[in-house]
Amino acid sequence: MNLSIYFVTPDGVEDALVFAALQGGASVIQLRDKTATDAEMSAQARRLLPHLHEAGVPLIINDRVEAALSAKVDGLHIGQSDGDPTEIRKAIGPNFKLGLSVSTLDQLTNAPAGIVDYLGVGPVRATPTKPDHDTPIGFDGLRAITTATNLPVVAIGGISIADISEIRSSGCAGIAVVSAISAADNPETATRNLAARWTDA
Ligand code: TZP
Ligand code: MG
Repeated sequence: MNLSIYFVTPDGVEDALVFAALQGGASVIQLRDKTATDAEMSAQARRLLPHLHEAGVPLIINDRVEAALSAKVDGLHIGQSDGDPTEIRKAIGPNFKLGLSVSTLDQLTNAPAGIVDYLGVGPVRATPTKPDHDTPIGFDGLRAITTATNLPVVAIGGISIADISEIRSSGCAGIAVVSAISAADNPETATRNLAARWTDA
């Protein structure tokens, strides 16, 4: 899975924003919506899926196992309080991608081996996008976790285009962003610029 430009959607995302990110070269889309029902999320996922697959881009759903299974998306992303990764792996089966959020080395140590496919590590910086986020870990924290794992890592939390070369050099497989794309004047161009910078870094 190409994790380089991993777009995490804001609450209430419209399909058009996902298509803009896709056009701009996002390599993964994660539907994350704390306000939508499972039924709404799986309906949106079903609408988006053929377009994403045509572009070869996987669709991941945040948190909602049932919605992810019913829409037959490509994967699920879970946080530390979303349940036991081993049990969730049993529920989703071997072919779904499974991502886990990790903010500390302890959480990394406690992550069961051979269960998850990648880690979301952060928040690197404080961000208004996730009001209940954990203590920011900074680039030192990011590097410590990335160095300690063989799993691919995407950095998340307050990431902008200016951070890409530092994030790449810390061994990450990609950046996960909400507002760097969703709050841009032109989300498609913003995504294209992120992708170009990643390639150049
Ligand atoms: N998890 C940790 S920080 C975050 C999530 C979902 C939000 C990232 O949003 P932004 O706008 O890219 O800082
Ligand atoms: Mg969660």
